[in-house]
Amino acid sequence: MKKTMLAFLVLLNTIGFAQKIKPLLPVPTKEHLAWHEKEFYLFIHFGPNTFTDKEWGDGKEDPTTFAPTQLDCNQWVRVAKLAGAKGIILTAKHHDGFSLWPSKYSAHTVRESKWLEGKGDVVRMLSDACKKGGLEMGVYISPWDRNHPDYGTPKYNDIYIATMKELLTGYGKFFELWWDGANGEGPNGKKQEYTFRRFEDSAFAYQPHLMIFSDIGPSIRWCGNERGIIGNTNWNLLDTAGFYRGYGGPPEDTLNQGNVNGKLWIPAEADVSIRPGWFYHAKEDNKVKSPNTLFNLFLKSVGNGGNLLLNVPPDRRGLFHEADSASLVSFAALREKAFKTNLFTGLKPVVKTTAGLPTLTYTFKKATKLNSVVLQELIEHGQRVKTFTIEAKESTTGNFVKIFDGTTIGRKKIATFDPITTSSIKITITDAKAEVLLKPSAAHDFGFEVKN
Ligand code: FUL
Repeated sequence: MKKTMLAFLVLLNTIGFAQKIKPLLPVPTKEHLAWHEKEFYLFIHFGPNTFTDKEWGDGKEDPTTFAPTQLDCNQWVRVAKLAGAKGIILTAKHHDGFSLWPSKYSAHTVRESKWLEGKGDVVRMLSDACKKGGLEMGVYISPWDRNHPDYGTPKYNDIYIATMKELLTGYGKFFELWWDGANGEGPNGKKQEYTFRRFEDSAFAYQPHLMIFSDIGPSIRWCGNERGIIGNTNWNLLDTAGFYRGYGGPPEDTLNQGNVNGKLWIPAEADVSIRPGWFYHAKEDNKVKSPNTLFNLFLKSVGNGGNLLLNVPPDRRGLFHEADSASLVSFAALREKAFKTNLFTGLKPVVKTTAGLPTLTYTFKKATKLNSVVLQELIEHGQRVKTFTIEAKESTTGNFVKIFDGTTIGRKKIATFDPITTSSIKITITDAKAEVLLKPSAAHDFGFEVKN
């Protein structure tokens, strides 16, 4: 950090300033910024696997296997909203190739099932329910297809594009397209050579504002694990040159933390299931993650500057199971309780700058108990902060003692520590790539224990 970068802006609310800010490249697009604000949305794995108790179908399942008895996408949306999720991403097609809509490019779809006498369309039902409920929707279209007869031949790439077109032009706007990295053999024993560049160009041509997820973007990256944990250090930046989707992807710790000097803005999304499996299995009804576990995952994903994509698999009725719904609703209540009161409200920090790096000191009107500080950078100008500390004033000595050692901030850092009662909190940025631009900070007393 050069001394010449003395100017920094904290609590920026003077729009006039904005013109003077020199962006630190790369910066997010406006679609990225809208996506970052979503923070938390649901994933839905549903299909023949729900009925065969499998995680990966082999594509040979009889389409009549798919037989939900009470499928109700309005219930999914209702629970998603109660959970505070901003959208739902559906496995329109998983690796078994079964399409949850009556695709004309496949003979292995809801049309060939007996559900609603072959006249049903889960994508349509969910899309209608999301529109009605005010949620956004996304689709998972597995490139790997263990059913399609043309899989493993160049023709399949055209079929995949036509399939995407059908979905991306037939159901209104989607906010996200999800590409998993799995690529195994198809029915003829051959693996497919995907023409991903064409896939990307086509998807953006059908929906220019789409965010495309895969190991390496182009819009959003995998966070390197399926446990829902994004790195404490999390750069929204990534270098993708020389890497491929699936096995040719960057090392998992790179995906988890990003690249400090990465050339592209490709933020991390944490995908994790509320149950051990992605699809519903009755034997996992007692293994649904608790509200506390979900809250901790929220801290480790959204609280580390990325987004949380939480999978909730409908059961054989076609409904979210009671255990999942109950946990989701209590998870929302924990978030509400934790973040309800901002203890910094009404306080103006004293800001000092040393060697171009700001220190913000908040002084409470009286000794105050807290266990969390939330920091945010103005990421539209680029991600800058490399390290920071949080200190609290000790009432006996009057000295500041360190309570948190942080690295990146990015879109949001929810720093948590053992509850402390103090009259003052000092936040010091100790290293940054350029002048530091912070949004107003917040402080909270969650009122319940957090496992770090
Ligand atoms: C992976 C798939 O192989 C899993 O079945 C699941 O869909 C997960 C979210 O992505 O790549």
